Amino acid sequence: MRKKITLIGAGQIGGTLAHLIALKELGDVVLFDVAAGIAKGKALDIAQSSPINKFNINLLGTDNYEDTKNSDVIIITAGVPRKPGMTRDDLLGINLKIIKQVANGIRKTSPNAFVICITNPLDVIVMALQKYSGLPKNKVIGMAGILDSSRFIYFLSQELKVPVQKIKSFVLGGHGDTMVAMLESTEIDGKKILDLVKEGKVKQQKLNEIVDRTKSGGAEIVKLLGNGSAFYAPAASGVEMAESYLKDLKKQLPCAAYLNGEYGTKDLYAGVPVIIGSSGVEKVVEIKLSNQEKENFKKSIDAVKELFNAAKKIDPSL
Ligand code: TXD
Repeated sequence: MRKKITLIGAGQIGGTLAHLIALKELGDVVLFDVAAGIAKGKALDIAQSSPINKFNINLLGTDNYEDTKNSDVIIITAGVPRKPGMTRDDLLGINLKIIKQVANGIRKTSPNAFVICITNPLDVIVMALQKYSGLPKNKVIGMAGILDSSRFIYFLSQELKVPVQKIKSFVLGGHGDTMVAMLESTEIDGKKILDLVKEGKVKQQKLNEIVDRTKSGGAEIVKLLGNGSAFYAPAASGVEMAESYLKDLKKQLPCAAYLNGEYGTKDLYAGVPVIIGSSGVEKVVEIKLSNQEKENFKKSIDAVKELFNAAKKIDPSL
């Protein structure tokens, strides 16, 4: 029996998610959007490529939650993206309303789904989604860290002229300007990057520039596109999480997960390394942080808390 994957939001990321899932044959796809025509048109277009790419899954476009019932995985991109000059936080008001609608739509129809939230501002929206939907905290997760880590690794590979496969690193904390690139645990071909700095093989200043470029990675693409935000790398990141769940791969991935005391944080979602398997978020992995990393991580947590307080001002029921 093929798995059922529902994509709430059939826009730039939603359509790309559907295409990637089809090519990987991860399961049948239901593309849901309030703009039903977009959902139906993209589902039909991707389906028409199946004889070429030889995938065998069903694709359905709809604006009816009944068509999404009993989904195994739900990936949510419903919401508005940034325009040039906007911050992710500027999207809070409108996307909070949208995520409440989505939570009401999925709560009854897919109570056992693994729900991956992508909509920005990510850390607060995924927290609101879990509270509005009442779904288990280990089955509601946010996608951001994989994207931020991928951008960081790509920039490092370009600078050091090393294949991306040879670079190990990740980014933690909130999905915003306070995200924490974990330089201390970054390895280039098995060697600590800070040792390469000591050996004069790479300049600290250059690393700092790469960390900054990663923090504004989203804004850089928003500015270049002029209309909309990144969608290929975000979609690839969402599929990485869905696949680890569907195939019980138990990958350790940086995601926005519910913290219940880990990293000294309680009752908050933030980007941390987690193990994703068939039970959802199976473990929050507590890695050793240097003093500087601890300080930066705390700043990031504080920024998420501040934005969540802003969300509670908009909707006191949170
Ligand atoms: O790393 C990350 N998490 C971010 C997330 C990376 C990139 C983009 N990020 C955010 O994802 C972005 O700021 C947006 O909040 C979402 C979706 O971005 P996308 O580029 O896919 O936006 P689109 O193309 O505007 O698609 C959004 C779709 C659009 O088709 C709307 O009609 C639909 O959402 N929409 C809804 N669907 C269902 N239900 C409701 N209520 C609804 N409202 C709008």
